[in-house]
Amino acid sequence: MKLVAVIFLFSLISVDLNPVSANFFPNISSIPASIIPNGSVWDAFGALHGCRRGVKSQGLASLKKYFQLFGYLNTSYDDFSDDFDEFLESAVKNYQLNFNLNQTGELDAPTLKHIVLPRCGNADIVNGSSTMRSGKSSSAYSANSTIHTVAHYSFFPNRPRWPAEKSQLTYAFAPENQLSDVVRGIFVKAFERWSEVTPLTFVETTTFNRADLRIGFFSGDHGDGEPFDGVLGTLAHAFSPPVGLLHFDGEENWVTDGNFLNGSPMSAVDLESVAVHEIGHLLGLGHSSVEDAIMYPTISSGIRKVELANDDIMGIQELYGSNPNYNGSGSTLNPLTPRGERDTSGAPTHGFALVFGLLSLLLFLV
Ligand code: TQI
Ligand code: ZN
Ligand code: ZN
Repeated sequence: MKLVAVIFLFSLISVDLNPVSANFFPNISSIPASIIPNGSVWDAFGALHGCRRGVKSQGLASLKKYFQLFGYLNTSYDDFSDDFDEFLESAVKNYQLNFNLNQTGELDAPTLKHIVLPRCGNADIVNGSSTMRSGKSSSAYSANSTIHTVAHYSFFPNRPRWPAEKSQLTYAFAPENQLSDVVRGIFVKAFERWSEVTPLTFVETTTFNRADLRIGFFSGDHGDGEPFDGVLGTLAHAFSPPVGLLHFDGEENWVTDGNFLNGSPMSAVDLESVAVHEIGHLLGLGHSSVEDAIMYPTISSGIRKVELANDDIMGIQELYGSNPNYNGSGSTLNPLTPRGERDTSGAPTHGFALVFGLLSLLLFLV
């Protein structure tokens, strides 16, 4: 059954791939100014600074749409006026809770700053419950430990992971992309961050169709029902185990030397940062509410963030256990104890059926 579905997916994907030669820039100063979008759409939200319950302000209607898209306003909510009502106030509070901001219920500067960051396209709240475990204690760690830890990482529904027999995963790049050694080297580094802390190892293979993890740069509609949207918006997407597809938007301005300067153009995206995040998804991690975590669902463009935080390490080790050679801080509590062993590796996970609501926020602002 699983196999049939996976084969179906393969055929679906191999039918009409639309390969592109991706835009790679060694560094941000080499990106031509003409392709950098202006920030005016985002400025509109800045005008909402200080808004709170009871006030009326132009732009609140689009903000309500944004909050509804990400699950903070009920799907039945339909007052898209510019009035700041009690529902918007509770949406703002829940958003602040999820992102570890002060729960003021007001559109203060830190909250607005968060809202305008590029973010993941999936809802944070589904059917009334947060997918981000903000502030919740990890029962796994608190049960038999005197040290109180708070975990903010998450998994996909049913906790899919790669089976224990498969600690070596192969990866391959779409041959039509003809990626340079520099780009391949970035993936080597990104995979290393995860293999350093787990028993997993990653090896490149040239037989694309048989690799566990299949990586490619594509633009627009590329055959998996999740078209890319051009510069910014969605940067990349990955499918949970055991699907193993990792796609990057070939139209982004990917920066490959990680050498970001202050005031870098809005549209420069650090390839390694996004790769480390997406590999987390490939391995079974969902998003985290810890701002330092690689799996936190926003990243500022022009920012480089490639180091796993403790939260990422705790999350991935809960799925796979620790690397026997790793003695860093992430594994202090229960090193070598893989959790979720009884879990879903044999069961159908519907990983590829996950709906990626990858709408660009921009759609809602224009
Ligand atoms: N792509 C989304 C992301 O990787 C795609 C996505 C949404 C997704 N929900 C998912 C993928 C659940 C797997 C599982 O989050 S993105 C960021 C971040 C994106 C976003 O292009 O929006 C990064 C890609 F976190 F910064 F917003 C990389 Cl680092
Ligand atoms: Zn895709
Ligand atoms: Zn993500």
